[in-house]
Amino acid sequence: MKTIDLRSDTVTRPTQAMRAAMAAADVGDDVYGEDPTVNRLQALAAERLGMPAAIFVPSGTMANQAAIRALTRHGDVVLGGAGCHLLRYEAGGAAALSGVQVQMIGSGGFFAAADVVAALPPQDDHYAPVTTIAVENTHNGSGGRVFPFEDVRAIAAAGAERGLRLHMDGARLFNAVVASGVAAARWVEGFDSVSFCLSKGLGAPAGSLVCGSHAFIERVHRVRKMLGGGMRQAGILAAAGLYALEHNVDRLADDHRNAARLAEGLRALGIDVDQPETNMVRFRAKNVGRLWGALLERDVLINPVDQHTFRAVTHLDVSADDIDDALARIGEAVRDSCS
Ligand code: TLP
Repeated sequence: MKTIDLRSDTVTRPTQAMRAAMAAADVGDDVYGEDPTVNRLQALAAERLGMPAAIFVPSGTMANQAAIRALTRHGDVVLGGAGCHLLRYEAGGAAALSGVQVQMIGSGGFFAAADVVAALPPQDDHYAPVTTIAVENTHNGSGGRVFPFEDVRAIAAAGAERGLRLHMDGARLFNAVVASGVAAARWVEGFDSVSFCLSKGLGAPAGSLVCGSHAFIERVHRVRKMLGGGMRQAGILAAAGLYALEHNVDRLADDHRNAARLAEGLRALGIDVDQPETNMVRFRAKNVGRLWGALLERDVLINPVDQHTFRAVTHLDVSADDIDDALARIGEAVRDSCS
């Protein structure tokens, strides 16, 4: 039986065409800035986001953490949405590496400009200074929902007016682009820093980018070195990233369609499921542990995210037929685990 892996879009494996691009990559020592393929990837990323510069880093976690470190000073407060990845899933890095407090605002991962304004402390030394806002788009913890565009615009305006710095954790920014039809450069207008991942729905084996001004990217370059993220002949990986940006953005629509197909099928099985906006499907189970076991027995990999909820993620290595196959197996697993 074929294993159907819906744990995350991080599980994709490079295709033959991507591997061929990697094998053919021109390389040099990127710590000296001499890897032509890394340089091409950084230029393309900056261009796609309409930002002056970009830097290639090994992971989305390093992208966020290096950006936060370069944007803040110890003791600062970073405002973020509930359950944001940079607080919840990055091993405490924001506190440990940057010495910042992350304060959650809004609800369900989203917030409005008014929430930012309400969170600003009076000018008084009792309070830690709020200096930075972090927007996660799409928002993982809420099931891949797209941050409402008008809110992003209003948050950027409110932040700029008050001299706050803006970071976007755009690990899945291109899912938001494809789902909304709004270009990446429009999404990130007014942001000082944007991270996005090549190794999720875009299908590269590793790598993320941080984008921003030249001065900011110089600071991130130093932090990347400090964190041990300076890679040498990284063009092998950057070639996969270039391939991903050139070939795998528009096809994210297939993943979104497959997520909708999965949600519809789950609903038909009587499962309580959220309507997906992108490539994640959250659904609830009466007994998560038993259903999880029954799914594993049928080679369907889906991880629970809490005691009641599973998250299934569609991606490049999962076809519409795989979704139908998974649904048949999930139906059996549900019957089995409820009996
Ligand atoms: N998310 C992973 C896990 O860490 C939860 C996943 O399977 O979804 N920002 C966001 C919004 C992310 O979802 C992730 C990864 C990252 C940053 C970190 O990227 P990596 O895994 O490359 O460090």
